[in-house]
Amino acid sequence: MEKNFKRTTVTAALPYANGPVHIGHLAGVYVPADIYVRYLRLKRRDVIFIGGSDEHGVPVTIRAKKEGCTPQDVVDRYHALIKRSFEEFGISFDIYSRTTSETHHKLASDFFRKLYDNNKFVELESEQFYDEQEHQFLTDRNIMGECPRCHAQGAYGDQCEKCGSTLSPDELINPVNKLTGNKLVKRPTNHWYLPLNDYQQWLEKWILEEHKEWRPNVYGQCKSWLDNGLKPRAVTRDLDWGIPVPVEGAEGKVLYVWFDAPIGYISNTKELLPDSWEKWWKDPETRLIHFIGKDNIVFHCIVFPSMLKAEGSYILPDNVPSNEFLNLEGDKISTSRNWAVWLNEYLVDFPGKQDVLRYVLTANAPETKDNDFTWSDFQARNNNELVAIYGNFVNRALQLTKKYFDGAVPPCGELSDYDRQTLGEFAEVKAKVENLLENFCFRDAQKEVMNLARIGNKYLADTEPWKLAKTDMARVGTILNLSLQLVANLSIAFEPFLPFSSAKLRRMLNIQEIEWDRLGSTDLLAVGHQLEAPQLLFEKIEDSAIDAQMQRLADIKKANEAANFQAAPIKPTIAFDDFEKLDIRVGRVLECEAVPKMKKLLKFKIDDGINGRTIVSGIAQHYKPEELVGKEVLFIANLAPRQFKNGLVSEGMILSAEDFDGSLAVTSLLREVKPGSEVK
Ligand code: B3M
Ligand code: ZN
Repeated sequence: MEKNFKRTTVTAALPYANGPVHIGHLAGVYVPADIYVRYLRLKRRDVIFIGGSDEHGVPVTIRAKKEGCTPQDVVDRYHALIKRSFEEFGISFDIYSRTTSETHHKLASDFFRKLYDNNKFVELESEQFYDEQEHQFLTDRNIMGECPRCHAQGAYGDQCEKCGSTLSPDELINPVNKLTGNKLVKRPTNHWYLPLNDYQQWLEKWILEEHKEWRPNVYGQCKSWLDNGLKPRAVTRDLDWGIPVPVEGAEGKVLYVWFDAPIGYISNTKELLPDSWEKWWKDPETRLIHFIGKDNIVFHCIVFPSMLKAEGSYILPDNVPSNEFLNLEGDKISTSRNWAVWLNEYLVDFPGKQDVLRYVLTANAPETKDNDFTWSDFQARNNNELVAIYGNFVNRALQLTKKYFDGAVPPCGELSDYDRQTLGEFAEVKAKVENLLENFCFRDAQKEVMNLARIGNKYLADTEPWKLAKTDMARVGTILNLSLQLVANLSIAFEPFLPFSSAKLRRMLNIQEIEWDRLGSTDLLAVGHQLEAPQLLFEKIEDSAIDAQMQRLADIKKANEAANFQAAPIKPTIAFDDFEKLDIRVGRVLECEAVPKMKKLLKFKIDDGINGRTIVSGIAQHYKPEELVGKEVLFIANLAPRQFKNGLVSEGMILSAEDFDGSLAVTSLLREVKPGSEVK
């Protein structure tokens, strides 16, 4: 719960600028961080929200080599794309900068130098893989070879993507430079290490005793790292892309990307507030919160805090809300397999529907375990919740006010018991939502807010003001006044979650300022206040839009399978005589029909140039009978006849090829040939 903090610094993990961002990023880090910050702002708390691109590291250099451009070109392109995606989805950073900025290079460099000068590092020599032709040490990701576990080719120095094993480059069989294919040798090199083992005891106390409130996934991962015992960790690399190590004689070395990236949070704050940044990072009355994904836990909970502790003048994170992963239609999201919903593409297919995605991602947020995004759930949540509950309530309240009161807020008369009960239920929710938000339970918080809309929707359905309009206009006024107050409340309560819809709703309600603490009040709209013309807050999503997305994913799956296809090993050699024993002929299909009760079979009448014959073939799942009539096919003419259970006899076998996905293609000839011709 809230301690006595004066202000809050909120950071969201800096995404690598080597590709666009997808729904996994949004669900895991940026939407929850944005909800939290918007909530604090509505509470009139002092908060800054810091983001930016992580532009160093090996993946950027790999991408640049592949595309034949410079690393700077790569990060320029993706930084701009990512920044725009975040803006489009309403991720309300106070600054979104980048780690190639001058401010950052200087701050990260000074940070390293201070630790160096104060003897906080140990310098160690180790043997690393070296490419003698390229005059270059290679990082784990740039080394490729045979996997020692599953023996797949193309395993990386840190991981085999085929069997998922975590590897070290030393374990690879025949390691080579991934980009050039050159063989590698071992060479000694010097690096600076942060001796994490020196911080072990301090970390144990700070995390395991003083931060028991951290999410179980975060606390558990920290505990397991600590239980295994921490070791010194290299904070420099032999690489030509990054921040040069500010030490004489360290030419060709840069800061490890995980050393400089978290310092980026500080640099970006400094860029935003050149004169007052320090109070956001050094004043113990500032609360620091890092929003991250689960693969970043060790860096934010163990490595970065140790760096801050070593430096000595900074505060430490008070909480590190980390999410698990979001899957897509049951499969792990993967950039290399293009298995993702990219934010820029989503907006092309669903223009203006940022809030729908925000809503669905929060409703399914992987807060406690990995979760799945499916398009059918996306459609159902939009149609059954946003449209049918929230949108419907708002629309009815506004339309009825327009119809009966020319769009002016009617006076509220005496309240019935049911009115009071409804208001009571409504008021209770505020404390619940606050408590959930303060504890980073965004999914449950949004559920509670949707319950508010449900209460309103039910209130209108139960009181049926449209039936009272002929007899009791005063009562209709009361019902609509209360309904409109509830609608105005929803524009506040939904603001952190669905900022675009809240803004639209405020325009319809003709109100500007909102404040969290007014939530629960019944005087948000004054009697006589004029509303704007109502519009629909959400629209139904049709099946066709969902089908198109599913088709896109099916196409990607197919393309991936084709890319992964490996031809089967060749069978043992046979003698020419053996081949000659086979009598392969050309046949023309005269008739072709399905076989009753045998789903896989098609029955063919074949013109074989002699007496004709019947062949039964298991290709019914790949061809419709009419597709094959009149076609010439190849068949084995001297195969022993085979009898099926239902008495059918097949006199031969039609040849077809099996594609990567198991589908069959019947063989055919490049020109017409007389039936009965031999194939040699
Ligand atoms: N760029 C890793 C990631 O995008 C890394 C985060 C840095 S946060 C300081 O998952
Ligand atoms: Zn493997």
